[in-house]
Amino acid sequence: MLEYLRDLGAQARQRLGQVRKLEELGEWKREYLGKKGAVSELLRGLGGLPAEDRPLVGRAANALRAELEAELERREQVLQQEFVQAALRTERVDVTLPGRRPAVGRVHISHRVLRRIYDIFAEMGFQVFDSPEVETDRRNFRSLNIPPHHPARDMWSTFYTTREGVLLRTHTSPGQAWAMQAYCPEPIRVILPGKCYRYEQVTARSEFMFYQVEGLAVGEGITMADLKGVIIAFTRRMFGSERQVRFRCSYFPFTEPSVEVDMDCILCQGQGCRVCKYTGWVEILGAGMVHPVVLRNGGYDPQHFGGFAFGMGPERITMLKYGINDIRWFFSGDLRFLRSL
Ligand code: 2NM
Repeated sequence: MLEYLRDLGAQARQRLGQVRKLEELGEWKREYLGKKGAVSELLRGLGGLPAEDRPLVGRAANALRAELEAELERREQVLQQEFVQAALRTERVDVTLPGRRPAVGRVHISHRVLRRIYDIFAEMGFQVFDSPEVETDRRNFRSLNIPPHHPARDMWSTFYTTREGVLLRTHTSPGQAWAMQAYCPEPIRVILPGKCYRYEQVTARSEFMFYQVEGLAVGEGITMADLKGVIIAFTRRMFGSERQVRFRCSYFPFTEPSVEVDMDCILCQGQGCRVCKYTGWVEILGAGMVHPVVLRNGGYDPQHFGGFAFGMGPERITMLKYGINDIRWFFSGDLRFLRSL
């Protein structure tokens, strides 16, 4: 019996030495030390031995159990160590490698130019005034002196909604009506930025959606000289202090007189190039003195109040500033373009 115990111990130790993985230890433990393991079987079988042999074999079996438990623990520690060492070897992190660069977004170029425009006009006392993109025919056209069937409606190809008299604004001008309603009878100095929509063929020079910034000043004693001073100051702050500015007669239904404003071409310094079509001048915005009918619609008495307004496209301003030749780049979502500015 004692011999059997010795053999069992030797076999168990040898098998333990062959266990290479922590997960396999459980199996070994079940086989030798478990409730149905070899040592337990042996202890259970003590009753069948002669009485005088029982103490001796019992002690030896318990001693074997204790030894095997101790050896299991040692083996477990060794395997644990090996596991950690192996993991340290194979899963080593090279902390000197450069980190992964996170993808950082940026503000769209139209908005960065808009912010620059806000800053320049803020210095001249103009506040930003927000207004809706979905408008009524009344505010988008009639309040601006453009009655139904007026030929000037041809200037704005319009997206109409399925609801009678409701449309996508074709310019930010209806915002002027909101501003006058909000401020009347106080004087006004606001700029109105936002998206506008036109039902048009998309080409290098026109999109169906684009931004506009309009400006409006209303007060007593405002003259065309104020308009010219503000526009010239803006142009030189935006494009350089040496810019030349010229005012050409034009027509808008909501201003009288109306002008279109050119500056000398920044690409060729007025010498003549493709951008300025060899004229030396590029158009940057439209402007005029607010029409008396528009003032009256806004609640102001044109006998006492005057005002000027202007409108420009930040995409066009950006194209001139950076020499971009196709407006479709702005909203096509091409990251090569957006990242290049
Ligand atoms: C432009 C050009 C000229 C303009 C005028 C007005 C209003 F409502 F005050 F009369 N809003 N916008 C205006 C004048 C806009 O954009 C090229």
